Amino acid sequence: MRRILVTGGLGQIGSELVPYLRDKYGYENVIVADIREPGEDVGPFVKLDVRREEDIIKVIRENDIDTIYHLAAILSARGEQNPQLAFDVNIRGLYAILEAGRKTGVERIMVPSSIAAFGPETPKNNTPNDTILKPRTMYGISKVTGELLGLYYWEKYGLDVRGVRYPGIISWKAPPGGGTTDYAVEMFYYALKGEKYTCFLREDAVLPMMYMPDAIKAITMLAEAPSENLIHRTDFNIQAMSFSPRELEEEIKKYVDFEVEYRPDYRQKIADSWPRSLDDSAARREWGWKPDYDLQAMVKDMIENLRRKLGV
Ligand code: NAD
Ligand code: AKB
Repeated sequence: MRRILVTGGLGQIGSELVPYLRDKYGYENVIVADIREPGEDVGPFVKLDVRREEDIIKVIRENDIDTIYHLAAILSARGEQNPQLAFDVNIRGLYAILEAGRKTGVERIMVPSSIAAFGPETPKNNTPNDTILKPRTMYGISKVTGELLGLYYWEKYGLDVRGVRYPGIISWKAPPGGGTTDYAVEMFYYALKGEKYTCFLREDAVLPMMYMPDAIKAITMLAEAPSENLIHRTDFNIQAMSFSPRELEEEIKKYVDFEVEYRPDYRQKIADSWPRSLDDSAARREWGWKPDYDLQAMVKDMIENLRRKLGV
């Protein structure tokens, strides 16, 4: 049975990954760590700043941790408002996690990368897995660094670091944490509350996206994949759906009437530097990746769940 630490576990992905892991590995075997206090009872929890290697080592030893899902990060939009913080948390924090893992003999560390690892020179459509990585955001730079450091720790120390390049994740349980793709979640809330939404991206800004159940499926499938099947390790493209804000608006309008105005801000430049769709054949080949949700299925499920959650 695994003993798992989830850093940044109170965030958008952690809030849904933790219950999944607890169902699978046992409630007490999954410890949530975050720099902020939980607003409610989240089960076994430690307050932990991932920049503090000594504290991480203490938590690993006290809880007998063999697997870490390292989710603590500053996302793209917030990162461009405070690049120094993004460097500190995403690069120094990851280094502290890797060093703590190496020193304590942790077996596996899952580190999500992102479509932000790509840059303006990367081919935009059906972006290959192995291609030009020249991001221009601090967040993207931290993601490329993470992919390379993870590979280094695997090859040099046998510390089994793995990761997928997540696209924008859409979910209804916890809010997103300051990314360029957050508009897609916000649009649902405004639509269901009957309010006009002002979108910070252009109506035709197509980006790769994924529904949370597929995001959980991807990271846990990769975590359990036989090591000998993996040619890649820290940098798997995964594709589920691609759409523009206008296409999402039209799909939501099949369920509720609402109005969207498009007023792009600094986040449009970030979106312009990212791919529109990804070639995920390496993930399909090496560990059997296949998504369950397309745009239509995702919107239907989001509307149903949010209607229940918001009581509308
Ligand atoms: P989030 O912003 O929702 O959550 C991040 C969590 O990290 C927050 O709870 C925050 O309090 C915590 N945190 C911040 N600084 C910390 C520190 N110094 N020490 C400990 N905790 C700290 O992020 P998320 O969406 O859950 O993303 C998780 C991972 O997945 C990140 O690596 C992110 O880059 C990656 N990812 C997410 C998406 C997405 O659309 N959500 C897409 C691509 C990649
Ligand atoms: C962001 O927009 O920053 C994230 C991501 C794609 O990494 N959702």
